[in-house]
Amino acid sequence: ASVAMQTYAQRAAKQTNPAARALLETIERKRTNLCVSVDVTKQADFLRIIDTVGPYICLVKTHVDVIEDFDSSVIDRLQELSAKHDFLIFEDRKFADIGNTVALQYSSGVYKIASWSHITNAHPVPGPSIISGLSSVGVPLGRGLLLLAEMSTKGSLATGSYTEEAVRMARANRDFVIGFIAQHRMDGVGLREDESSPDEDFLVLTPGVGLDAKGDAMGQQYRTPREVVLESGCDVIIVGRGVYGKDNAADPDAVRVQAERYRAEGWKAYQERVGI
Ligand code: 5FU
Repeated sequence: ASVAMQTYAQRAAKQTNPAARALLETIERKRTNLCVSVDVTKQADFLRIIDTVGPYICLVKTHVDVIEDFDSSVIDRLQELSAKHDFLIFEDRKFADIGNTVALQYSSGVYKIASWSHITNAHPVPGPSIISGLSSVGVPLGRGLLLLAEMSTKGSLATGSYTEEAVRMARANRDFVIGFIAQHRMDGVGLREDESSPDEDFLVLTPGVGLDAKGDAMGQQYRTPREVVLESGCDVIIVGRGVYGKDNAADPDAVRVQAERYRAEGWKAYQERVGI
């Protein structure tokens, strides 16, 4: 069966990258393909939202550089919540520089991302050297990398041959590149006429997911969990404001209700896709 028709458990068993395997196992164990993106600027709001949504997610997505009162205790608390609720951590850093620079940005500085984030991501724009730089830090730690093959925003330039080249770069670096940030499955994308379809399983994690809005005032575009998981074959739905709202201090009961709702929608679309 094509990868899109296999269960998360079947796919977990075949993964060799530790982060990819752990993510698929977590999805299966908790029966959730929901990743919540927590883009708030106060550490108290950040940690409270994560503690609230923790039971309903496989993964939390962070932009730690937006936290105004950041200090290293935020990471300690985040790791405690990851253990308490059984989810993985994805820092959405979107690296985009030369290999030497991204290796430093990934390992060092204020955030030391590689030391706590199971998964991070990079723009393919610099070419394969960005993967060499990041993998020199991430592979020894058992981390996984997603390449940004497509974006959710209006007018995105990541289309066509750019997307195809991103998939080729991933294929050449299977030890570290576990999949894509994209809007569709990427199976077989970018294969040349003389290349046969490889037996490959890239994870597709998809932002730009919302049930109540079509977009925001700054170019974001939303599709539903059903469109993303069932129609486009993506594996994980990434939801931010759809879960925690516009008010960062949102009432935990309201946040919980939305997390449960997106978890249920994402799982139902998956069950329908694989026929279980
Ligand atoms: F790569 C991408 C993309 O193509 N679209 C995105 O929206 C990343 N994102 C991130 O997902 C963005 O940086 C936000 O952190 C999150 C979406 O948040 P929202 O509140 O659900 O719109």
